[in-house]
Amino acid sequence: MIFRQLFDPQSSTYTYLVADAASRDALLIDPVFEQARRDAALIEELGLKLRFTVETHVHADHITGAWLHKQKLGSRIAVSAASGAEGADLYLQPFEKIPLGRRHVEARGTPGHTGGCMTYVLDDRSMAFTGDTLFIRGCGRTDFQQGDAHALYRSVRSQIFSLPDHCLIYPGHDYRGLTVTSVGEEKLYNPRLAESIGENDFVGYMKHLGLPHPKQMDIAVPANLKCGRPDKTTTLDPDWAPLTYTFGGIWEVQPHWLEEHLREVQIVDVREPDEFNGPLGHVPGAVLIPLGTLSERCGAVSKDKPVVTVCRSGARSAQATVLLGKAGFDKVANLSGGMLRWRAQRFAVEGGID
Ligand SMILES: N[C@@H](CCC(=O)N[C@@H](CS)C(=O)NCC(=O)O)C(=O)O
Ligand SMILES: [Fe+2]
Repeated sequence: MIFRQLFDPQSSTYTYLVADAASRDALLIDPVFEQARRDAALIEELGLKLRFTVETHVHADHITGAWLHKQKLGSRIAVSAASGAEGADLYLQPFEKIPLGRRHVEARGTPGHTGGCMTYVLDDRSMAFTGDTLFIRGCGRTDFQQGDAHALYRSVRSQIFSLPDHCLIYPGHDYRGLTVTSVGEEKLYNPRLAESIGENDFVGYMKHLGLPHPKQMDIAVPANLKCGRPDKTTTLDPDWAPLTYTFGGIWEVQPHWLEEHLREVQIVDVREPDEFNGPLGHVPGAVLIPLGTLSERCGAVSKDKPVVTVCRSGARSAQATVLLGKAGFDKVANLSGGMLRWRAQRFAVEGGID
């Protein structure tokens, strides 16, 4: 299996990428709208095919990236039939299996945090994705979206604590930075739901949580009931060049594109002067602004023309794109592979030696 735990710091949401290494088929559990680009880059870089996005429930605190991934990667949207969401491709019933190459993930109905919550269990019962039904030493609130503390208690007992003690639990959120727990651990130490705690004690605990509603609730719930499809569809990706977005968060342009469009962009070389004038040479028309001086000298770069940053290998120039982005430049990309790749592909240089 290939497995990655991804985090959205805005809503403290975990997104899980689970893939079958043999077939490269992948699922993304609880993707976040604002992180769709990052997640798509990772999926691409790992050479995976996103078959499904899978929701643990209709979220109240963030918008799902399900619809965006469907547009970008052709994935199908899976939600619980009890969620009430429209626009999905697969409406899951309890115990339904979601295929993952030769493996699968089983959906279990775990209502309580919301009426349509589901927990997803890997076929060998080594991992369970519990959404907001069970957190690390906690659980999701039960005071909105058909929340029901009695139902949550019973869901945890019958559908999660019935898994093997060694089964790892991956929650939908953690607000303290913890990442994973296990069934055995939660049965012993969950302060609300440990095996020693009775149903009425739990219900009493949940009645008095007194939490304010999530800040995004009025926007998130209606959007998630449409699987994250925006009312107005706008293009989120830059269109001035066929850019690629890396998992590291950098927009990149390939050397062959730059070679054909040299006059349409400003090329900012962020190496030191001795490198700029050294044996590798520089891209024709490039302006030298060493990375260390870029913050104070970025006034010399026009905001009206796209900027391509260049260095030796593409590392310093990647940092330069971030710096320029912060300075208000919105059309910036890094030359992928820097001067080394530019030279390896035999594109023209000014200066330098063969
Ligand atoms: N402050 C957060 C609150 C998020 C929240 O209420 N999260 C729900 C899950 S969607 C929950 O169950 N939280 C439990 C808790 O905070 O103890 C926000 O505004 O988004
Ligand atoms: Fe939630």
